[in-house]
Amino acid sequence: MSTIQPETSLSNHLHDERAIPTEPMVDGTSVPPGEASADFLQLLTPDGHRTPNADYDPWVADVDVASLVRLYEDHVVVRRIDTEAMHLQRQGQLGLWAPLLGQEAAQIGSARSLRSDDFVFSSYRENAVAYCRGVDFTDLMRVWRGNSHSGWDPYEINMAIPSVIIGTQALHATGYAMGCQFDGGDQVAIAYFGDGATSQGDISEAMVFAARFQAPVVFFCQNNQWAISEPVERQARIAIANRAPGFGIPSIRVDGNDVLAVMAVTRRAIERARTGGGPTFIEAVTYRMGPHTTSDDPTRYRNQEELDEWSVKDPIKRLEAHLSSMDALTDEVRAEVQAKADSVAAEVRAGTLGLTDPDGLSIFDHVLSSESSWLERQKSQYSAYLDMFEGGAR
Ligand SMILES: Cc1ncc(C[n+]2csc(CCOP(=O)(O)OP(=O)(O)O)c2C)c(N)n1
Ligand SMILES: [Mg+2]
Repeated sequence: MSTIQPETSLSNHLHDERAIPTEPMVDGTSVPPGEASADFLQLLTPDGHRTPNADYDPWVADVDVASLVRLYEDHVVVRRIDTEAMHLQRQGQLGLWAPLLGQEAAQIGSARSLRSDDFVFSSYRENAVAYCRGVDFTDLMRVWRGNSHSGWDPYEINMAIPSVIIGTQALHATGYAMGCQFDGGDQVAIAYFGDGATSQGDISEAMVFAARFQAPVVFFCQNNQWAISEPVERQARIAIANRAPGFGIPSIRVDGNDVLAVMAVTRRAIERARTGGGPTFIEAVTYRMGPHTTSDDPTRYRNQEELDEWSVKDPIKRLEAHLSSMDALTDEVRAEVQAKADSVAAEVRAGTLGLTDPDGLSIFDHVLSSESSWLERQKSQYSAYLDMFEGGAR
């Protein structure tokens, strides 16, 4: 009987990975999963004060006042889009909306760290990431209005359509990253998911493969404290970032409401992946200020005190305080940013209201690459069903 020998390259990898220290901000197993004020990287305090950090300052050294104003504009615009979408849903124009309120910095700081040829795999809440990738929001609204199964051509903006099935996108990202690696390119994939998603097997499986192959992928977990009505304490007994080193993946916890800190850690993780250093797991500690979706009523499971506590850490207030401290938030800047936000929101509204219903039978298009008798049969049965409605239901 032959003995199975461990593959040499695999054991080398494992050896190497054990040698990779976990980033200094993740320390031991003592951090409670919901703890937001300790053991994470922060470069901007909630009152807008810039805290120096020798390790991470170089990663954002080029972010000057003009760049900060652009980041501020991103924040205000995506929050405005989010508000508009909530209103559109309440007015019966969208079937559902998953607000990102409170998570702007985590999404903008990370998305603005990517190259346009890097590839994004997201969940349903990454609307600010989609904005940064250049998604046409009418395309996004098409999905939430029930007009289409998917919103855009992923290859035009290098962002896959959102995954509603929790955690699957981490596998897609890892597979894509392995493909980049095999092709010899230097593109990086990033997977966005939530705290709750880390309880899914798909996330663990993705980390196993990413670590084994040292795939150029960044796992970006937004710990927004809740998975619908389940608090993060019920998902994990230790900080979520602390799970990754067990897979051989370095990880870091960052203040997810601090756009500068998010940018610093993401740039570093991207650079590591791009230069053959393998995956990184980022836990961005943030808070979902709104409901899970428009179908949810969070007052049934969380209290106002918690909301008040987090509203002090709001990412936009923080940037405003920081810009003001440098006299960079003039009335003119505010007015320009507001005007841009209002015009984007008006475009989103007009685009949404202008969407026309697709032909009911188009649901059968693209199911299979070739004709099939059973699909044709279903199509004709559905056609007969639609004909039963007066005025046509198509
Ligand atoms: C595989 C799977 N299981 C359950 C659900 C139902 N579901 C939708 S969102 C959600 C919670 C996800 O929480 P989290 O990962 O923290 O992301 P968040 O919504 O907070 O951004 C669940 C359980 C689903 N969509 N897919
Ligand atoms: Mg969550």
